[in-house]
Amino acid sequence: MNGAEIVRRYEEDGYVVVPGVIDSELTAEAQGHIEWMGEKHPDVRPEQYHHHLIVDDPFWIRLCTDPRLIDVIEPFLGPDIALFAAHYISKPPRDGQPVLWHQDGNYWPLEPMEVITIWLAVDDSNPENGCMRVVPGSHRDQNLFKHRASDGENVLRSELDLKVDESTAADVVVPAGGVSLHDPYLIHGSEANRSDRRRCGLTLRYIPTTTRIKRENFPAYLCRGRAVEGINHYPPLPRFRAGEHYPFNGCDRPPWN
Ligand SMILES: O=C(O)CCC(=O)C(=O)O
Repeated sequence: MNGAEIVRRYEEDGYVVVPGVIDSELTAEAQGHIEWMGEKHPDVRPEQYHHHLIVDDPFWIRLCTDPRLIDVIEPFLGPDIALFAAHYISKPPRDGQPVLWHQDGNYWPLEPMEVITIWLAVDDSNPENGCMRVVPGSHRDQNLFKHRASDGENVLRSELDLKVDESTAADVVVPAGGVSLHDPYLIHGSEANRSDRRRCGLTLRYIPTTTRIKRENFPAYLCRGRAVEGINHYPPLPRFRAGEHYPFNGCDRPPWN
């Protein structure tokens, strides 16, 4: 699929799948990173490996700033691109938690709501192991609906306060190393993982550097082009320290991309 087709499908449906974006070596490193995170944070559920846990992690920065990922979103965001947030949602075999129906824009302090998500498949993701599900076209009116708290076993602990007609939903099947993109207004979620295989995705939120994160000193990363003075906070790149960080190909030769 060429860039124009990716944009056309995304605009029409609110999401699009692009297979084969990163190579198998980097995908294997990301899989190893998840194992390593599990050893480093044994008390954190692997669906909750959030921005704050990985923000100083050189491998994570190397992955999020990979030019093959940024090339996919440049036609949407233009040449000046920053990473606003990222979160590994790794659903372990048999008891991986669901993500209830929601719209991302409901959660984000962004002005304007100009942002795009890349969901990178660290593992093969399909209906058996709890792939993402979306309501195609639900982004079109750019309405953010009310959400409510939802206790219990689910990743976000909240959900859309609206009945979703599940017969209109589509499964987003993505092979490891591929990505799906989705719009901040799109209604989406995912089922529990009841299979014997892990389902890990890295969800990456990218903004043009003109979008303001309305949270003081929230760490953003410049991925391509230029920052805008006075908008957003860009801390220096973390340094790789053996023993403290996950080792990866080229870790001692920053910048990694
Ligand atoms: O990984 C999932 O199952 C859900 C991801 C999601 O809701 C998102 O990336 O916005």
